Amino acid sequence: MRSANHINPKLRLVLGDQLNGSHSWFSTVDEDVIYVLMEVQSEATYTRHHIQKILAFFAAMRDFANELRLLGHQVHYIQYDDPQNQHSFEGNIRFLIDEFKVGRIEYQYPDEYRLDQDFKRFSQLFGIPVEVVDSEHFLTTRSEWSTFFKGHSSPLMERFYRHMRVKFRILIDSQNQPFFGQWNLDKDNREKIPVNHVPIAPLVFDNDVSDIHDMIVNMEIPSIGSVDPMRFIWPINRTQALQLLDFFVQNCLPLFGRFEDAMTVNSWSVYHSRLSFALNVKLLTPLEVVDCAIQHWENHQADISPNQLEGFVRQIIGWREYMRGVYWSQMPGYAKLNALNNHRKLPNWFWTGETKMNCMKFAIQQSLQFAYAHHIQRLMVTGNFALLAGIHPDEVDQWYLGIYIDAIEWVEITNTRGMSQFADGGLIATKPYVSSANYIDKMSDYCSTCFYAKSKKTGERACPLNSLYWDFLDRHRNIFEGQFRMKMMYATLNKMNETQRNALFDQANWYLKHIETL
Ligand code: FAD
Ligand code: DLZ
Repeated sequence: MRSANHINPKLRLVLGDQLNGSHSWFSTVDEDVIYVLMEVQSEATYTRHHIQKILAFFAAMRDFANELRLLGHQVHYIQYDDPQNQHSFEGNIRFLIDEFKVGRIEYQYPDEYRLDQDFKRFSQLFGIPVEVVDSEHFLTTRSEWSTFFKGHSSPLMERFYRHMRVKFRILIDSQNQPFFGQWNLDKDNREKIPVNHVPIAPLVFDNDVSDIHDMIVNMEIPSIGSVDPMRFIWPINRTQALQLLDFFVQNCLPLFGRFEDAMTVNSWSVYHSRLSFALNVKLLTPLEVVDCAIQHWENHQADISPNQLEGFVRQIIGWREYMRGVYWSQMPGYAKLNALNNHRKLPNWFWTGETKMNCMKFAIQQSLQFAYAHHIQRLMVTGNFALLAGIHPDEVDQWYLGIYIDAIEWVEITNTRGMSQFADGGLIATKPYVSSANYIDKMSDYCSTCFYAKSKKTGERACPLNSLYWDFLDRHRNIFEGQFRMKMMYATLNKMNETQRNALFDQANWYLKHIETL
């Protein structure tokens, strides 16, 4: 490496989720700069990751390093099995400072609080100048959310989303009014998949990552889930990420909104984009994804109704940026919140999918098989069960953080602890996302082939979600009964006679006691 002969080169750290080739760092080739990427134990084991998640990160990092080399940049890549690997960012940087006589360190703001705190110690630890720069990916700064909501006791995603639409002139007319006469067309996005409609087969890649897989096995990195390493399905470079984006706008966007909340045994991704990994590691920018969808819609307006497009745009410029804002305004306390005081252990079948509840079986088994479940499966199937059963949010968090290809703490914890588990006491969700079998049956075809009877509340084979749902409402009366959006549910519960209510609570307690056998 040439810089070894230069005096005091600059070391620029690129994290596994900072694979942003259009970052201004890379606009010129500087022979005094060494880019360093490292596969380290501290990252590979901070939770038990899905094998596909580890593979995707390592494969994408290696590919990115090669791309940089091809552009003429100097890159030092530390593989997991490198005998000199110190297996932490700090340890490896210390080693490289000695090795290359590094005179300065630069890094991009990490997306995770844990690393942000660690990296702040660099200049003190290493005694050389340290500079931190923006990752040039997000549409908002870390503090924009807090500034926007200053003085408001209850922030609302919808207000933030409108602000983003106007700020970035997305689907906005010259009077700052929304296209289509409305900001949010979500009411049109609640359709079930019709009988005989099979969603399009997802575009999957055929990446051979068997060398990395062998290394992971040899190095005994703990993992969950399964993989075919000869045919690795996730995009691991920008070319593939762009192919997936193109596939989405061509094939899925026309039905994205309509079936956004639908679930079926016939498809693991329905019409969802599966772009979250590519976005979260910054192979794609949020604006280019949104622009691409809008441009495609402009050229195919006869085939794509506005609700398909608006729903997609909202997820990316609304929810994604909103969650990031919540994360940076609320950490580190957010990671400890447990507003409902839940303490139960996650049942073991969350790690195997071996349960008789069809909805849970499908959602968990496909997560183990593909490291992916779409939003409504995460929220209204696995999340719903965990909340109804009163599982400790730490347990729920660890599961979501490990199992999904796109799970990085800033977006995982806000969705899990906040939106799904109500552990933040309602900062993100205006009501708890809980449901009985009713909702699952309304939005899916899971119930018709289930061991449990969707319409039975008590007795043999009664769907556990039914009694758990009413038991949840009763257990948390003090928090939810007075809430406007919960009024109808409590009115129904209160109308039941005592015998009916007790039968439900007995059934729920029996299920909770035998949770491992569900
Ligand atoms: P699509 O449905 O095609 O949506 C398009 C894009 O919008 C996504 O790629 C994503 O970037 C963004 N998006 C959609 N919903 C959200 C949301 N609620 N928050 C932030 N961005 C959103 N998303 C993650 O990226 N990482 C996670 O670790 C994660 N954990 C979650 C845990 C729970 C309990 C829940 C309920 C949701 C979680 N989400 C997470 C949000 C969402 O479920 C995923 O972004 C989405 O399922 C990814 O699949 P997709 O790319 O096909 O999304
Ligand atoms: C998720 C992950 C994994 C499994 N491994 C690495 C790694 O070895 N090296 C690395 O730089 N990044 C990895 N990542 C992504 C990091 O965890 C991510 O960069 C931080 O959580 C910051 O968001």
